[in-house]
Amino acid sequence: MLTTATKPETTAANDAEQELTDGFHLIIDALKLNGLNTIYGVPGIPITDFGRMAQAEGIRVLSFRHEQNAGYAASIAGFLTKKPGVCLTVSAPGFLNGLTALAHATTNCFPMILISGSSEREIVDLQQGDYEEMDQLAIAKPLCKAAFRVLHAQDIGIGVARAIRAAVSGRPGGVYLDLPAKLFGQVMNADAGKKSLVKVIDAAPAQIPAPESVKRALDVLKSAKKPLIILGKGAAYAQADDAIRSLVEKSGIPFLPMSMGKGLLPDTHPQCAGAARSTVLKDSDVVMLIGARLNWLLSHGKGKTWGDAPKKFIQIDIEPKEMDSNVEIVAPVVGDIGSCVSALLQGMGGNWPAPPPDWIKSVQAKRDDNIAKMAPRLMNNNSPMDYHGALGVLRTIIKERPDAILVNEGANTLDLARGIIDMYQPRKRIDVGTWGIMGIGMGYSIAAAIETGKPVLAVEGDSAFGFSGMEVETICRYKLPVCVVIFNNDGIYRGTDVNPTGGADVAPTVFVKGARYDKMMEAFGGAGVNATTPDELKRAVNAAMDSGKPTLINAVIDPAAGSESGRIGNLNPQSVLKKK
Ligand SMILES: Cc1ncc(C[n+]2csc(CCOP(=O)(O)OP(=O)(O)O)c2C)c(N)n1
Ligand SMILES: [Mg+2]
Repeated sequence: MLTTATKPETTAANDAEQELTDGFHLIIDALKLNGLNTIYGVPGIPITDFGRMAQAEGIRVLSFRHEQNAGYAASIAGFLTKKPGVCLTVSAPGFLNGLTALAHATTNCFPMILISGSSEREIVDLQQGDYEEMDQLAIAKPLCKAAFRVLHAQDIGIGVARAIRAAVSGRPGGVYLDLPAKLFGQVMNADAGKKSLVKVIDAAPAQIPAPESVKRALDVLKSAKKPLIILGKGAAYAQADDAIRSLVEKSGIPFLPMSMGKGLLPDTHPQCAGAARSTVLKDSDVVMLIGARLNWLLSHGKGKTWGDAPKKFIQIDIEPKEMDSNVEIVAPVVGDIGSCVSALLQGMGGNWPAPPPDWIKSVQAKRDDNIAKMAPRLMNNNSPMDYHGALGVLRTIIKERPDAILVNEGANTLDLARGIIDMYQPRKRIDVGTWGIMGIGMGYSIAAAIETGKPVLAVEGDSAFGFSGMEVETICRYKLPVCVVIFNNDGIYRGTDVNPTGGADVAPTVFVKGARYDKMMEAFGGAGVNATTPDELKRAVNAAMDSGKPTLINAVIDPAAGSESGRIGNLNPQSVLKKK
């Protein structure tokens, strides 16, 4: 029987309260029972007291300056831990601010739960203009994997359990959990409350692939003359690192890591074809995709990128609908990555034939050639710096500190860093993901530091940084070992565009020239450094990584060094009139 919570005033009422619980506590207990011990959010009506109580009960409650950044933090916490990251927001505007991150989590297959307080159902549904009125559940639905609302305290346990299971089982994704203000204060008997909680057993059950699908895949792989393995971020998420490494090494097949799949095997591994990407995509005859989708990042598996020769695809993915999404998949293997890779390994037996040596040699030659061509550019000590000079330094630093987490966003800053900075361990590179989204930088950095305890190096375009820059205060407040390096080229792609009218406004891609982002960090007690040469940059990053002190380095980059949209300028629509 539910009642509205009232403050007991007499001793007798106090005794009675001992046996009562309420919505606030049931939500906290449900999260803790399921090992969800960290919340990323922004306080306000109706969840301020909930945050306070959660902290009092031992949950780590991290307050951000904007919900979108808290949401990105929760999403990457999900990727790094295989448990749903939790983001907590207020109604309507806070909810909407968190929604981009929820959609991002869903698109990238990161498990996340956006918990949002909401206004009174009765008023919202009659559209009578409540404080922060919005039908949040309806708005969240198309942007996430599942959306639930809890109206009664006795359903909190089930609601949280459903949210967890929906987020992590099958293909992971974002889940929305709507908690109306009234729910928090609802009171129920403490014993009954305890019994209503649900500890989710085996939240992401193994999904074993069909034996015939495994055999079919191995038959196709064995027939290949020029095989290739592509490792996506799904492979990194699976935490089946040893099995994946064994599969790749036992097969002897060249592998190509997608951006967040880098480090599953070191980029310096003899089989890594990262530096021969265009060659292997074009020339391969059989391609095995492990947790990688044939979306735009792989040119949909067709067209110029993939060459003219016929291509056969083997795809390992937990989502059956992924198969044949862009091109025919001749050997679909549906299941969780760990189970699929183990089954393939077992099926390969003890004497799996190595791929034809001609293929291996030609891939290695191309790779070595490209690496040799790049090497001198990475060693230049120009001032102002170009991307290669600055990234050459960061490349060495990650080589020396392979357990640091690299966060990366921007256009040139992203595309060039991805190619230049080798990764050595799984799940150490986190970036803009499927959408190429700007704004993940500080949220990711904070969650990476919190969830892993490792030092974080955030390599940020000056534009990219701007989307989440205020969170440097959050980094300083929680004293996190985050070193932010801003590639400051005075703008988006380049700082050299001019306004064709000659008017006073600068061009749309240009920012304040010579801005000193390092001063922002100093405002909150962190360390700020202005670096104008690769040597200065190297010293500053090493000092930051050694001290673990929040640091922001303004790395001055030649405004003319970048190219339009980094490496994806071809995606810009063209005006015929421009060519006149
Ligand atoms: C949310 C979002 N808004 C806008 C964009 C478009 N966009 C792509 S890259 C970029 C910024 C590139 O500039 P910068 O971060 O300074 O990198 P640079 O190329 O200058 O090194 C923008 C705004 C985006 N990808 N995501
Ligand atoms: Mg820039």
